[in-house]
Amino acid sequence: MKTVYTCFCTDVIHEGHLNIIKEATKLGDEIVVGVLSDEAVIRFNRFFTVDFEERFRMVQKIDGVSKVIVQHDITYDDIIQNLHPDYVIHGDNWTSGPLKAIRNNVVQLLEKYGGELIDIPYTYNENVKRIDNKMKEKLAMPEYRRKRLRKLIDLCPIVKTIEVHSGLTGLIAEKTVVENDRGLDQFDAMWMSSLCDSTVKGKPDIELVDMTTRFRTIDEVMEVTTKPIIFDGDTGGRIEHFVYIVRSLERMGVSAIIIEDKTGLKKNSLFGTTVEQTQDTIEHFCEKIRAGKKVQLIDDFMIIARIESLILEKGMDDAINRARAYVAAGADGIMIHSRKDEPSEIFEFCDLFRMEHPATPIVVVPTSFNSVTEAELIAHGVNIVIYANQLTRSAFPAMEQTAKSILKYHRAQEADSQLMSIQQILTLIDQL
Ligand code: SPV
Ligand code: MG
Repeated sequence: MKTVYTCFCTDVIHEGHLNIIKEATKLGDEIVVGVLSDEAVIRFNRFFTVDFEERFRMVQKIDGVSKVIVQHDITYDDIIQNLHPDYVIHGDNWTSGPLKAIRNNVVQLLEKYGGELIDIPYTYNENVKRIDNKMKEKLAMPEYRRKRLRKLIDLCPIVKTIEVHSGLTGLIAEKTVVENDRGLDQFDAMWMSSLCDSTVKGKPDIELVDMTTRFRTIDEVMEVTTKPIIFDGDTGGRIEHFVYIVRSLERMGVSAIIIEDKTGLKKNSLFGTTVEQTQDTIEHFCEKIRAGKKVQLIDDFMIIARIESLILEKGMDDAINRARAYVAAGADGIMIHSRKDEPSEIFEFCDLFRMEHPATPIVVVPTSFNSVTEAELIAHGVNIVIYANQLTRSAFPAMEQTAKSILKYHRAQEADSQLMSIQQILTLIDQL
């Protein structure tokens, strides 16, 4: 009896999947299908719109399938070692691109005992394309996008979040994938940074860019992405205004707002004590949190309180006292910020906070203490890491260098080797 294995990562069974099963039955008698677990799906290429149990049932119903099992990882190591299939069958869409690494690994695993990989032509006709696009677009809908952040916090060791400030940076956050020793890596969520949304508009980060304009940026990003958005709400403004901001954001499908406990003219935290900055009182900031939580209509939406005590050199006790008060006021998470160039005070805060609050999400922004690794943050109980400004900071020097080169040589040829080709830019944006 020959065993054939294939793995499905889909919310909809279409003719492409049925074709794989048909081809599999030509190779063997026992057709085993793996269904990717939720944790594995989000590391693969997309989120899910259908629960794991439902995905599992869908596959069980397919004619010709002998057995359905869970595949816990996007790499096939465990499955192949335990099942020893005679054949693994897959669409040939994984012979190029980032999925190639997973395929190569499968080939090596099978070679060890004489198993064989069968790549069959990937079914990508109009109907499959339509189903695929529909699934993608569903993920962008507010009701699906909004709740994803809470799911990611549950499923990911750490939610990797990258700054966005435009459709283009949104596409980078959405589509950038790298291969690594465990398969693939990609960002999980997007940070709508006030610093970067202001900087790209040539404005200082002082709550000068008004909310309506910032909502326009969210809309721009949302039009071309599906990943959840964490909105940098600065101070949240006046309580009377903050409640309207919460309502607007949840309606748009934003997953969380982070508000910082400062008042008066807000300056960027990384100025620290070199400029005048006033921390809000615990009482007033708690009132703001409570007001936001009270008007919120959808439970999935999160209000995360950002503590500036370490930035303003008010000490660890102040930071912890504030964390305690903000959680009691209803904050769904705590962001602790620091401008030290090493992470020890962040670790200390996280360890102390975790003793009192084992499950409340912790968010950090390692801009100054950038040597810290995600593994270290996980070890100290951090749930969300935000890379808050690196895209903007990489784009500016690149653009400036090009501008200088054109000025220097009185033509564009010298700059060209550093540039994306015209062909690439013309085809960068998918057509509907
Ligand atoms: C932002 O990205 O706008 C932030 C993080 O608020 S920081 O700039 O470090 O204050
Ligand atoms: Mg900010």
